[in-house]
Amino acid sequence: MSSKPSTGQYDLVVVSNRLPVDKVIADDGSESWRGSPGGLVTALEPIMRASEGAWVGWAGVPDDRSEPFEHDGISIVPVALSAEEVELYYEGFSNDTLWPLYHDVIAPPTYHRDWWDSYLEVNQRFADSAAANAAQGATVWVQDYQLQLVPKMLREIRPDLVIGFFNHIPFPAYGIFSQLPWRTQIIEGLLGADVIGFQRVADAGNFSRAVRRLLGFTTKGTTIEVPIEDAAEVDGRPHRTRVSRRGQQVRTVTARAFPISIDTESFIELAHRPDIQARAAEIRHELGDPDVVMLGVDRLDYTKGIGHRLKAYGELLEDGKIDVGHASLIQVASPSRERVKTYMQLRDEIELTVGRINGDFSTISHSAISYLHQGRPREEMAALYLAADIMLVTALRDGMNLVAKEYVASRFDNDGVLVLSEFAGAADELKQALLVNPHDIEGLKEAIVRAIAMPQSERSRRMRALRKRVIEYDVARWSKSFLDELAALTHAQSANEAS
Ligand code: GDG
Repeated sequence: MSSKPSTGQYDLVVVSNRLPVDKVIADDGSESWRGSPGGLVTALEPIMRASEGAWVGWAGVPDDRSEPFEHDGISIVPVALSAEEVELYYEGFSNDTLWPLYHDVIAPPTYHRDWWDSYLEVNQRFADSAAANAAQGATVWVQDYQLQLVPKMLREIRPDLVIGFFNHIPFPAYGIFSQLPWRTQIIEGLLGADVIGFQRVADAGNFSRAVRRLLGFTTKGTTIEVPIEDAAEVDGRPHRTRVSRRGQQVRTVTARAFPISIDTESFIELAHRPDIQARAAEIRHELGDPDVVMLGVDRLDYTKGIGHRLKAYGELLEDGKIDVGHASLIQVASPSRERVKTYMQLRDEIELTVGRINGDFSTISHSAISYLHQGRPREEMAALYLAADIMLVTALRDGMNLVAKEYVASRFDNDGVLVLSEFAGAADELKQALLVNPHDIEGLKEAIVRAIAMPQSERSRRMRALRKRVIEYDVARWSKSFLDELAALTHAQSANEAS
């Protein structure tokens, strides 16, 4: 009798905490599914359709027991989470332990053993579902920090699979990461993958260092040698194993940067639409036609440096370097993680600051800050990008920051100035932005003043160079480069099996 686990039918399985669809429950109790068009979905949709793909994830509603179904040509496999698991695994361990820890402890992480227990249990459930749905030798691509244990769990059940993992947020330096009571389990969990992708070269370096410090494995450049203890593993996956210089049978894992991007073309198309251009003009008009419109667009999150931005802006008003008739700031702060205490406190702080600045500097006809604590449609985002002379991205730590790339993509007129934090992953690529250290309030103020005064020729030169990068490296290229790296393993595996 064979003890082999049963396999599923899909050649490509994407696993992420949230599905690319939302379950919508109407007031009358009727249920429907609505696509949530994020960058990841846009990037993977064509590949998923072409390759018999399935997407495993949570529908965003506690205790939902929906059966697998098809949506727009993609097979959707819901994973159920109880209300308690949403609280412990998602709001707790993912968003109140890992999120602050991985963003350099900007807010203090909370460590609770029952949150960890729930993280373990939920990761196992995701791994089981992926294992049940993946075909023999399939590729499974696991997304993000909520699911770091899935690669190892999956490999234990299905050693035939080719497993990728991509971390959308930073990976911290060892001095910070080592705080985590479960640091070794997390590293071991990730090392279950064949390819581990990060946003920045520095993130991949931090990970490799943690591997050396915690497990003592050899790392060479982007390759990590993971000793193989179980011979069955070699039988199941003959590829990518070799004998190390110490005479040990090892499996090689790649850990390197794959900087994510956006669906550039879709933003260019939106920005070209006459109705969106008209809306951009209307936004400026509604603000009282100021000479300079500045914009911030962020989830309301303490990593985004919204408070630092407001401080710099408020001081510029106070110093008389700008005045409300001349300049205006729009801040979109879309609601996020509203049940987590740190986020409730952040909202209070930001809204107090906005209220103070507006109270001190607004006039009846002109507001210093137009503050929107609400999600806006994508069309409105594009109009805002077109309306803004200066885009302020002042994150204290950010994996990539897609807003910076969206602004650049939208500016087909080669105008506008991007002020960008060097602590956002995007700073590695968008070097012609005005790069700032948001902790340095004087430096931030100087960058804003410089952006306001920047001659048109310089704005255009910088924006052209920024656009070249974002047009060349879009999200399709990102997903292709990651999947190509995994595909090379699949081929190596088939070649091995054939010989
Ligand atoms: C994580 C990492 C990494 C925001 N408000 C509205 C809205 N948005 C859209 C933006 C953008 C996306 O949400 C936010 O992406 P970011 O990259 O800026 O930030 P996170 O949400 O923190 O994303 C980050 C990313 O994953 C991808 O790997 O870059 O570093 O933290 O697309 O436009 N969209 C609409 N209305 C809003 O009110 N329609």
